[in-house]
Amino acid sequence: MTKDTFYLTTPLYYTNSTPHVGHAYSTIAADILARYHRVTGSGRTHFLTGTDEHGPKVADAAAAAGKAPKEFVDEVVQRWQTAWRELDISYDQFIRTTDPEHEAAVQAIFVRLRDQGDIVPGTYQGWYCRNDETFWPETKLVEGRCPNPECGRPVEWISEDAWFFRLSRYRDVLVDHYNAYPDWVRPASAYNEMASLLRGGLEDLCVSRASVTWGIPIPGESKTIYVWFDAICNYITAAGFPHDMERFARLWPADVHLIGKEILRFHTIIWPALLIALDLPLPRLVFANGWITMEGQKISKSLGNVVRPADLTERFGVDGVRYALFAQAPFGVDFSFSEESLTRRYNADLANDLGNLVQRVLAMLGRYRKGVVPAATSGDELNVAFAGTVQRVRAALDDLDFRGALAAIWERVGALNLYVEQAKPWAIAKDGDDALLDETLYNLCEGIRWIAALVYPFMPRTAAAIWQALGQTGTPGQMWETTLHWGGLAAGTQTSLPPVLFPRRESGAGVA
Ligand code: ME8
Repeated sequence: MTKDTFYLTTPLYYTNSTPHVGHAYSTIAADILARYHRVTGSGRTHFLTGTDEHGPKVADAAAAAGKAPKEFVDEVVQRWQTAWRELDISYDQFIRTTDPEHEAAVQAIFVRLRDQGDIVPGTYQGWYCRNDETFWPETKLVEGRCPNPECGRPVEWISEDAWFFRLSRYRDVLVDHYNAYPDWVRPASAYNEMASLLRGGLEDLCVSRASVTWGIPIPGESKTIYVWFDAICNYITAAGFPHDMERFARLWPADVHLIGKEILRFHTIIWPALLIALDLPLPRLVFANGWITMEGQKISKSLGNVVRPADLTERFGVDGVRYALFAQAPFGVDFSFSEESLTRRYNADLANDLGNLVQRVLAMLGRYRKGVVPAATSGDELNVAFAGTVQRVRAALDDLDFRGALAAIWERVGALNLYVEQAKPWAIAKDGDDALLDETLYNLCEGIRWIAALVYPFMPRTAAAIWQALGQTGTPGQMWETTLHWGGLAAGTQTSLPPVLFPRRESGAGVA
């Protein structure tokens, strides 16, 4: 078996809390990419997400809720799955780090690395932040506290017999990889930051915990495996390593790990070193999305400024949120979230531009042709323009440029609105030029069919509503190769008026 699947992943989210808009942002990005690859890819697509359920942070949250850790995570995980269902996240696999198969695989990986001398015994002494699950060198502490500006909590002194992954061994081979593949970490700012961290040298990494009981046990010992070692291995354990190597060969290496930029070091230094130690190929791309901020601060549970996805979808609909998050800023840079900007974008691009276009076109077809699609046209310039748009959308999405893809589609939406204004179907109807009216109406209907297919990865519900209104069978999530041919909308098809896709919203009802 060889790799035949586009494999993409999100971080595994901590089950000490429930999803906020920042988590939704990374997960929707993965969903857009997964849907895009399903409609354009030559092979299969596998979209993995899940939850990171071990470690002291989760154990503390369970204790605070008066529950045993497993009982607690079993409940919390449902909130993650519900949130993803409500946002139309089409994951193929949801891994929990408490899945017995994952636990056994992590133990096997640990033992293998220990047996081959990549994990060695030592003593660990250091300042540990429970919240960040990170050891900090004394020089980094800020007035004796955790230096992460989001945290700042007191650190604990820990001294214990421990196991170390010999990360320092892999510095040179990692430097070679960074030099050979300058695009393997994106955006470039993330690559530069990690490359300079590497140049500074690497220390071995403590991968066991004597004091933590809520974790995967190290076989034959009372210690547990460091939660980051456990969690990061999910990308291969979920793919079948080491228990189903046939499946693994079809998936690995991952095509994209989507992450937030605060966990770059784990994904672009520690993770590739572990993979090299396991003699496995490295992921093709690690892409760090920027942070959604509010009043200059990252939206995060620790800072207590979270916005829940449901707060937004109630007002803007699922597709309104999916659109607005990606139309606003280039992927990979921070952007600030505000209800005003979301409302403005929703009203302008969705209620006015797309929503009105679809309503107008189908209403005119209803009025002048009883909703029945006239004979297909050759499309001419429209056909050429749309074909060009498809190229641009594909190039943008292949490059994870979500905003660029939307901009290309919206140029076409704008052009169709202009076409309505200039062609004036109502005036043609008045003049009684039936042939010209047929042609104009066909072009518009076929145009919105293309738009439906193109927006599908971003807005699956909207695409489906347009698809249905156009009397199409199946879903708009079909291969673009088959659906995107001018003239695909068959003459004689009965259409209907869809419900209002994007009711206008006033600013100020306050979600943020
Ligand atoms: O770090 N803006 O889990 P986590 C954009 N369990 N993205 C954001 C964001 C924001 N304000 N806030 C969170 C963990 N994210 C570990 C990962 S992976 C093997 C283990 C997104 O629950 C972003 O993708 O803290 C970030 O990396 C992730 O949520 C952190 O989720």
